[in-house]
Amino acid sequence: MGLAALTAARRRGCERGHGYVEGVNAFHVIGGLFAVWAVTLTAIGIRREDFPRPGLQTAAVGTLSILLAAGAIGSGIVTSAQEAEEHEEEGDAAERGGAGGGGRALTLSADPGGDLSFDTDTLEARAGQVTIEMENPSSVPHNVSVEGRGVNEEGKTVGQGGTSTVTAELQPGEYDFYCSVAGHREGGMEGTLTVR
Ligand SMILES: [Cu+2]
Repeated sequence: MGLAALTAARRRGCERGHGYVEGVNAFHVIGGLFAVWAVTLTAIGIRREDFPRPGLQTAAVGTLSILLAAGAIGSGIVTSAQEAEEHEEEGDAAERGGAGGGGRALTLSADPGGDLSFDTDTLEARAGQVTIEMENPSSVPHNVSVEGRGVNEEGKTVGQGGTSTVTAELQPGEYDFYCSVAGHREGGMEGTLTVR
């Protein structure tokens, strides 16, 4: 199996799983080959005093050693880079999915044109302390509030350029987020917050 095939196999594994797969990669394979090569050379060197013979043999042994060492180091660097990238992607995904619960705030925005709507009607968070921050770019005053399962917390109503924030301790389940300014929720400023 070539390096490209190995990398492809590893990528497929990543797609199936969740970003990061512990296991065999190109670095392990080439590093292993390099180790075997070093041990073999040492064994031959110990038994045969004339090894390697000057000329072609020395050149071949030297070249192979350098190639394997370069391969091991190179694939090590590539592997680390790939893993760093994958970890970064995981971080981004967690952020996009809306963390909450983990200390980070969920963010949303009121419609900039003054419509009675948010820029999303679904939010997701992990159970625990969840904070929602809503920016209000419109000239209509709005707030963000959360209701459900015995919880009803209202954020401060803010004008243009302001940010309304609401924080609540939430158990897994479905909640409504909405604007509590009279008539706004009925006008469409609401959505579903799913807590897992
Ligand atoms: Cu509103």
